[in-house]
Amino acid sequence: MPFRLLVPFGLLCVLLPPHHGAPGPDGTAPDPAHYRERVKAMFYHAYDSYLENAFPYDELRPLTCDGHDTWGSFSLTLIDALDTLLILGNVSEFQRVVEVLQDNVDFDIDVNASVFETNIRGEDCLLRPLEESKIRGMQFSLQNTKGVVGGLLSAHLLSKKAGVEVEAGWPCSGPLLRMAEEAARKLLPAFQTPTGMPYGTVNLLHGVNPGETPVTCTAGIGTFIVEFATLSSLTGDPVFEEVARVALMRLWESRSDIGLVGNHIDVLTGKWVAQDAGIGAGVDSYFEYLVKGAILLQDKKLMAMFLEYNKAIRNYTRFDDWYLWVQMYKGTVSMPVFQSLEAYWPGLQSLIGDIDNAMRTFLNYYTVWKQFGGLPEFYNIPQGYTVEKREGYPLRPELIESAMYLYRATGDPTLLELGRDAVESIEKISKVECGFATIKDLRDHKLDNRMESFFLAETVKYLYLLFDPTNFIHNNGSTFDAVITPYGECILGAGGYIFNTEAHPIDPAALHCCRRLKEEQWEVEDLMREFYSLKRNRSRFQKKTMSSGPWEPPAGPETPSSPENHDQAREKSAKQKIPLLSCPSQPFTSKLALLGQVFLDSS
Ligand code: DMJ
Repeated sequence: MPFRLLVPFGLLCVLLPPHHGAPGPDGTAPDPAHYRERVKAMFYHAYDSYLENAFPYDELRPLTCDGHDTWGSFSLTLIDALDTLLILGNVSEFQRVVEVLQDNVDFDIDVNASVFETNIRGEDCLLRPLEESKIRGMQFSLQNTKGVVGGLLSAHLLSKKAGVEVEAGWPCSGPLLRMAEEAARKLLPAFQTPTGMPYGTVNLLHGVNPGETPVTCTAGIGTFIVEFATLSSLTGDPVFEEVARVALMRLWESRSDIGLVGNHIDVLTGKWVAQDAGIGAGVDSYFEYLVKGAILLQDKKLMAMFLEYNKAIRNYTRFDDWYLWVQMYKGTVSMPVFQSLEAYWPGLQSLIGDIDNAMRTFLNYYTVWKQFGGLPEFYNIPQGYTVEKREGYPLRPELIESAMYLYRATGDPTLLELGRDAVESIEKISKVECGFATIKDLRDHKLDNRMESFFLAETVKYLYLLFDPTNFIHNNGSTFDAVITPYGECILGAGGYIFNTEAHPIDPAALHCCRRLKEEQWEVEDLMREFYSLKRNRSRFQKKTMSSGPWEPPAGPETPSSPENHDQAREKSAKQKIPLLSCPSQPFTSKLALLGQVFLDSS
């Protein structure tokens, strides 16, 4: 179905001149060094204003220069901004904030999330039924896991790099890890449903409220595996990964005959309540976590599920490299709309190596950005214009996130141009004295009194990473840190970071630091044994040649040369539990992981 882009007459748009801002030295591409500084300045303008006017509230209100709690009163913006500080190179502030959080954040409270703000945030879950929107106070949305648990986990894993004095046992223990675990435990009661799919909200003190709506959006069910598997690996408690996997499986089993999932499901009955299938609001991070979970856990099953969905999505929802909304059972178009939240999709496609499709879709979305100087929440594709009541741009990161991934994959300067346009228009339209304000309407640039925490967690971070090719996050395995854990020596910081859906980077190698996977352990033990036997043989050989005696092959149980000997040694070492390894369960390939792609070392 081809679409014509109709650009309406009298459009109030921000069409930036081709080289608005500082060009590169050759006069063509934007200069990364210039834009790095601009992005840093943006960050500190917003961050300082949050600290000055809003902390300890969750968010800054940039028009009234004060703060408000939107998510449960645990200084969400500060938690969300923490790893951005390190990515920007501010080690001392990272250290200070870690102290502040330890002293101030408490999850053992009757959380009072405001009805109004919870409603607004509910926009991420499109088509949320009205009764679910009327969420009472004192509740904690499970969407918070992304920011709170993810932010704390990421900061925990980065804290040594940031010069924080870590406790003995790190990264398998530490104050930020304990906080993340405590927050995640508060969510577990939500998973106690007949289907294993969680409720959307839970009270931090009392668990799921009686009478809680059982209708949860798909993303609210399928966006746990990255944080929860990391938590399970670090703490040794499998419960987190288990509940996340069950929820993922139940969604998979609930797909329609044509392979699509809807938008909201009843977690008690397993019946779809909203049957719109698409890649955006209400579903988005489910697909994202299948791919990222697959990469993080090297899990072929998760990837296979995503690839099946990908086929159905292409067959039924893709038109001219746009993605529409369709009825999940019939595949008929229900909404010919592009949503700002969908702009993560090209980035996700790049993670599975589908660069050409990713670029084409990215360029479609970029035309919308150019048309308005931002992405409206909804964009009617056939009409080429905004949708009523969805004209705002709350400074979301998704298109910039895709540009960052695609630039890593292609080096195409068009992607830097999007970054340049984003810096220029965000500064021009949304910068106010006390931070950056949500754009209520991209047609007239009216502002809203809100700066969502994802602006510092995601938008600014992805912009900076787009312009900073040598950032430690982009490490390709050429450097790494060796740390001693209770389980032996372990490699961290080699790259291949997996960003959770709130842009908090998780070091995939960390998942192998705190538990021993028997098979991997044996493999490495075998290698070590072989290595030492070779070494010993070599020195014997050297001694023998020096004494000119005849060389004999080594023998004995400590030098396994046949598969049988390997097995015997394996059994023996399993019984004796000898800590032979420098890095017990670290697959070598993870040292070579780069932005989600794992390169096998063939040397
Ligand atoms: C973020 O809160 C998360 O990335 C979420 O999954 C969807 N998008 C918003 C920011 O737009």
